[in-house]
Amino acid sequence: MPTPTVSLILPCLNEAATIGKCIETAWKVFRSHHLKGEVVVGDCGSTDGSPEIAGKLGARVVGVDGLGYGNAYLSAIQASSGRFIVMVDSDGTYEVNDLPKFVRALESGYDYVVGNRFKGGIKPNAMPFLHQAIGNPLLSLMVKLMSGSKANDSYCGLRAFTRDAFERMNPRAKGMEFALELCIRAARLGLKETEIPTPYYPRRAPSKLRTIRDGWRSLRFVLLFGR
Ligand SMILES: Nc1nc2c(ncn2[C@@H]2O[C@H](COP(=O)(O)OP(=O)(O)OP(=O)(O)O)[C@@H](O)[C@H]2O)c(=O)[nH]1
Ligand SMILES: [Mg+2]
Repeated sequence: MPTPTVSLILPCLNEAATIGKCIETAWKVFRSHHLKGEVVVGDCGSTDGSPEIAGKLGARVVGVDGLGYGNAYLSAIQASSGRFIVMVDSDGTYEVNDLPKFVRALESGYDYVVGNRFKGGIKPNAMPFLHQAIGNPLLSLMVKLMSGSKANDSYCGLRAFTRDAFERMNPRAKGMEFALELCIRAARLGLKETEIPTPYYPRRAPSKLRTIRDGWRSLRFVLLFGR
């Protein structure tokens, strides 16, 4: 059976320094692994030319109403059509060349596959010490305890799932907590899940993450939703 079409989805808010390389790598990977794929960018009103760069490189750019990581994914996934969906940040911090590992896991029968940066190697200066030592491990542990999720890095921005799994999960979070919501819903639905080690590189443009605001939103989300 041929591999189903892959939709690579990139959320973007002013990532002109890196989005082009992400898209070029994606096309190269699709070609070299004989995958049929599309690249869809969910753009929340970037003003640095990112959508133009993405469009020129053959990505479909979806203009998103309002801000938010989850919001960007919800709009872009809706506009995509592949049976396999792969998520990756457009800030150059993830290894787009790892995409085939995620696709192969879906092909072998998994519904939901999350990267693990702690096992894949967090490069120097890629993640602030407090996020690496406390924030991410703590949130992942809470998600695991509350939902039975197998993900040890539930904030990892490289993950994949089938369209069928996505429709069953039916996530709604508009902000960064979208990542946690997916892990919780996947576990609660009893989806067949696994994790794949993947490296994490430093970003070049300023982070969109606001530690206090996003940390608090995530904690509140897990406490309310994860019960
Ligand atoms: N469309 C859209 N994308 C966003 C928004 N906020 C963040 N993003 C994108 O979502 C991805 C994740 O945001 P980041 O700022 O990299 O957050 P992070 O990966 O948790 O933090 P870093 O480790 O500092 O990179 C990036 O590709 C951003 O461009 C938003 O409001 N709208
Ligand atoms: Mg990032």
